[in-house]
Amino acid sequence: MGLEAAAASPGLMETLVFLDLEATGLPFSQPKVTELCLVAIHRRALQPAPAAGPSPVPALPRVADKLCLCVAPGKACSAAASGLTGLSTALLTAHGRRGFDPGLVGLLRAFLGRQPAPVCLVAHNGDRYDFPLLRAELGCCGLGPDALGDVFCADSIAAMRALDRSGRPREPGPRKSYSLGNVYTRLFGQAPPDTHTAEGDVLALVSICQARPQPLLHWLDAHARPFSGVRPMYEVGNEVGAEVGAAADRGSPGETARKSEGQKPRAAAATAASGDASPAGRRRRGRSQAPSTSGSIPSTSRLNVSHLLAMLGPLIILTMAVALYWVPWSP
Ligand code: DCM
Ligand code: MG
Repeated sequence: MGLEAAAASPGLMETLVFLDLEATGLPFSQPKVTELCLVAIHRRALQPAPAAGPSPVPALPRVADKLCLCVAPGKACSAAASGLTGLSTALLTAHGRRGFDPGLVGLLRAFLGRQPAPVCLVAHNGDRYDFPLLRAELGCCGLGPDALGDVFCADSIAAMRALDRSGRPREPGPRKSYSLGNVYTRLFGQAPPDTHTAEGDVLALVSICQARPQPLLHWLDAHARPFSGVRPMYEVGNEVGAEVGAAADRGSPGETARKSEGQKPRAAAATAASGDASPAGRRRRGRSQAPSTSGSIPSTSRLNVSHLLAMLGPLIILTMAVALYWVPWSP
């Protein structure tokens, strides 16, 4: 542990709340949550636990609080997300699921408030996905950074990488994958039983964290940061493609392609492509493109006007040259 980390350390995390969110897509699509699961475990319970029977996978601590909910997202699920999670907007709506609303935030607060503090949310890839998305959803409810109270958060991918590296030279060869499934398979010699459901992913995460409890707790104590400091994945009012209802489910070819290429999604690019008309969207575009005075000229018309100007330019210059030539000779 570096001196800097030690100085900033918030102290021992009493409760670890393992968290996973399923949603309508990747960050560039400004996703909405479709399912969430939180499993709260006291740090004392994260001890080397005997494997369950012949399985190499440790048993889930007997004392664990769980909160799992399906959520109507209020916008289309990408085909890729639906394929992975088995959830669609139509299915969630047909089953009468409610949206991510202040009532749900109240449940989260109550759940977290029951746990001995300090509480640390732990999510795999949490820094890039679950934490910013949770902050965005809280923002959509009109709530600020402290909506969940004084909780901390830490990304288990960063933890796993750090634990692998500590005291060991970097292994030669291709970079190791730290996806949940790959870490689980490396540790236990088998794939997680249930992936891309919020509960399945959380239980797999608890298992991999049980494999090296002491170094993990040590790392979390040193690196947990306030959840209130997490930047939302997107701001309220800038959601891309908000469509409520069962008919909204559809595939996004761009999203599927990016997924298979393993590219990092970029929210701003998607916002520009969607023709975001919100004030923030206009501010972003304004850096590279002058705003339209009427505000309603479609981009194709703007293109035609500029083509026309490009053609007229040389004509005007030619006219001026001819006029200048003739003026001295005119009576
Ligand atoms: N997701 C996606 N495409 C992928 C991977 C994930 O759209 N290739 C979205 C949908 C999932 C969410 O991310 O619900 C969370 O991923 P995970 O199931 O890995 O927690
Ligand atoms: Mg998941």
